[in-house]
Formats: sequence, C-alpha cells, structure tokens
Amino acid sequence: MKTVTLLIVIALLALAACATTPNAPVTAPAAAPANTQAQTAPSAAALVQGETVNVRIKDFKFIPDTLNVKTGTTVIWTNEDSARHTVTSDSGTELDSELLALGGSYSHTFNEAGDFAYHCTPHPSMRAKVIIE
Ligand SMILES: [Cu+2]
Repeated sequence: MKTVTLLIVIALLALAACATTPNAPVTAPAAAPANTQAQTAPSAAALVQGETVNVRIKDFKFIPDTLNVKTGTTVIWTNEDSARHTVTSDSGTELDSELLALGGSYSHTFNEAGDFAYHCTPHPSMRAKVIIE
C-alpha cells in the first residue's frame, strides 16, 4: 500500500510540474499586453472627460472657431501652418501667446466662466472664441 501511495504522490507531483510549466509562459505574455492597455486607458479617458481640448490652427483658421467647454478645461492650440500665428485675446490678457511657428503650441487653462474672443495678431481676420460654461 505504501508503494501505491508513493506512486500516487509522485504522479501528482509530476502532474503539478507539467501543469505549471506550460501555464507560466502563457500567462506571462498575456499579462504584458494587459498592462499596456491599462496604461493607455487613463489618458484616453481623460480626453473623453474634456479636461484637455485641442484647437488646430490651419489654413489661417482656428478649428473649431467656436469652442464650448467647461470651467477648468485646458485648451491646446497647435499651429499646422508654415505661417506664424498667435492666440491673442481681443480684450484683456487671458490669451497671450508668442508667435507660434509650424508645430508650435500654446496652452491655457480656463478657470472662470465667460466668453473669450481671440484673434491672431499678424492676421486680424483670424478670429475665434472659447466659451467657458
Ligand atoms: Cu495668423
């Protein structure tokens, strides 16, 4: 009887060794992509929440030219033109960027509600506004 018990124990140990060995490589690669997804998910969620909104400057236009966002939103303007542009408040100093070269960007966080009309200093016909609710 002792021999049978020993054989069973050995067989179980062998099974356990076989069971864990193939499983280990399978779970390791599966965990890596899961971690990658977990890292990208929060940034995507932040964009959905509207905490950061992008405005493009392209073909001598602000796109969109009217932006409705909530208080606390950060707006990032990025110049896609080879011409230099600014983001400058029509009145007041809420928005006051440097001249933005191609690929340059300017960001501003709006902490108070209101309408913020702005323009481009070298091209006064470029007009747009941000409405903070
Ligand atoms: Cu301009």
